[in-house]
Amino acid sequence: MYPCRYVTQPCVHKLPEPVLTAADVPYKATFVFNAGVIRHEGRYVMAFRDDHYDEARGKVYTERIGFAFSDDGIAWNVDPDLGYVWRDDEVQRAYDPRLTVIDGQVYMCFALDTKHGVRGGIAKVSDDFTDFEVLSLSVPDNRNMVLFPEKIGGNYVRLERPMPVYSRGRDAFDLWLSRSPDLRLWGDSRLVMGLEQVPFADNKIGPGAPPIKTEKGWLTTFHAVELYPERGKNGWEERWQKEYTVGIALLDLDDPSKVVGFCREPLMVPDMPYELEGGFRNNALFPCGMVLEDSGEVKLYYGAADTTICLATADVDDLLRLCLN
Ligand code: BMA
Repeated sequence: MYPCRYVTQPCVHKLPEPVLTAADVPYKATFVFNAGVIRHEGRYVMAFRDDHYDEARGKVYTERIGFAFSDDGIAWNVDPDLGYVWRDDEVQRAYDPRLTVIDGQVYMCFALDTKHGVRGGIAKVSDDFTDFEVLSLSVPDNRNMVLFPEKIGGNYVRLERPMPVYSRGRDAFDLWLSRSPDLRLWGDSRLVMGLEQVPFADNKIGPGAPPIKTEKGWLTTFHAVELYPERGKNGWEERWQKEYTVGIALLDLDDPSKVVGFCREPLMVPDMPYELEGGFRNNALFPCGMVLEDSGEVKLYYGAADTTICLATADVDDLLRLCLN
């Protein structure tokens, strides 16, 4: 076991157990994780990644993006008949969904592994979650698209994480933003945060859950990755040397490419037993869903150890304070 060298902020309360595991799924699943969550039409909706371990090949692959529903955001029912799968001659898998509602319409962002690179996709989703109209796919390599829940300055806006490998001599990936008049054509791209600005990341940072609007700005999570080359086996694979913690930042309301402030330490780190051992990739927290309740409670949904889906809560004012300190 590799305890994290940081601690979770005291204002964050993790539920004692994951809210969804493979055992809760009414179809074959080995790991369920990295879930986008929205509150929509009186219920909570979750889109999650469903991975399978293929014993014959000794390999893990993504089977589908599954869907679950809940009345309280805590107890979930997976719909056995719903699922988004994209696998063909060019595309290997769609994964890591994020959900956003804009003007009553549901959108799903996802990563797409293809024979010609990793692409970030955006799809318009029907209210019964059976129909997905793909509106845009980025050029490779890019992923972790998340949409803001409203137009800003007349444009749709997304956060994203391209993966430049040619120019920097090593993996060093940052947080970017692009705008679009119609969710199809994306441009006016800006760097939001460089890896070097984040004291608790040395490998990559990337968008987490779609941002939530507050009076002080757009509150948004991001994942922050450090490399620990001395680590060996830390999960199902022979080696797993990365650690994923969760950061929190506040972006300008009118121009979210500007960072108003961010917490210099992680918001959440792997510290629960099921985050540190027994998972596919231990020490990995991956936030994809954030819901602001009328009470001011923020629900933070995150994948733990690439194995389960967990929920933590915090008060929105405490999160803002962390960003503005
Ligand atoms: C990232 C993505 C996530 C995954 C994480 C940890 O690069 O692939 O889907 O949760 O690694 O393995």
